[in-house]
Amino acid sequence: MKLNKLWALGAAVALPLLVPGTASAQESVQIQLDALNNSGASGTATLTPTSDGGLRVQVESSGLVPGAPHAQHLHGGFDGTDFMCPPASADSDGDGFVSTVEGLPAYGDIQISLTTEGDTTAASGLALDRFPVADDSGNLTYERTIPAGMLPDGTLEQLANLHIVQHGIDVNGNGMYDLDGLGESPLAMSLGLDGVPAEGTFPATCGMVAGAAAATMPDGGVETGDGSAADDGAGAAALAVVGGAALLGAGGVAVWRRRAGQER
Ligand SMILES: [Cu+2]
Repeated sequence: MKLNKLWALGAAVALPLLVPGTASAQESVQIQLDALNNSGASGTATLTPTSDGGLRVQVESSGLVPGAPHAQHLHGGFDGTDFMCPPASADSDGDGFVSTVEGLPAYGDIQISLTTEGDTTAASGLALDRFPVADDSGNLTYERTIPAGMLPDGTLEQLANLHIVQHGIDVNGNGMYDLDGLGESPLAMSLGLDGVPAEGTFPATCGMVAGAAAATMPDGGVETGDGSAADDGAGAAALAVVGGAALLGAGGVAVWRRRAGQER
């Protein structure tokens, strides 16, 4: 009954756009994966909490580097920061690409590595031998149910604070990850790994949980944007969030730059 009342309230306030399923954290959430770094890749992901506290993750992508493994993670955080997919302006060194390191302040740390088997912590973030491989046409299909015991605390309650990033691009078009494309991966170097091509680690797609906007903007102001008083309120809130993320981003980039500098 409580849920019905919530829905009645929601409908009264606004939104024909909302579909059933975005109201409860225990139902599936859909994620649209959009290209980063002009990768030409895209896809969809579905996160479904299981009845025993686990999380079923399904990903269908296309346009990825054929025959290559693609690291993929749930990024974000549980400290209240509103992480998001990085805008083009996250390219702080101006080389035309948002590197994984440059994107981290926006999309947050790795919370779950979407590996095919074994460990799913951040420690497996670059375990390319356990990530799914795109087929000869660049299509990638992934499905895994991560049991409750392997999920960070708060994962299911805060799915809206997470998003998926798939990595791996081929900027010089030779069909593989190689050092001639973008040089060595600063991220890998910062982890003490030498000789890892940056092409293998740069983001290819990113997608945010669709329910997040609905949950934080119950008047639907973002979608409708008709300039009413309610929309202005939502816009101000969104701006405040962006400002906070930008501040955090500046600090994060500085830290990574210092680390990267020590490696060189
Ligand atoms: Cu990632």
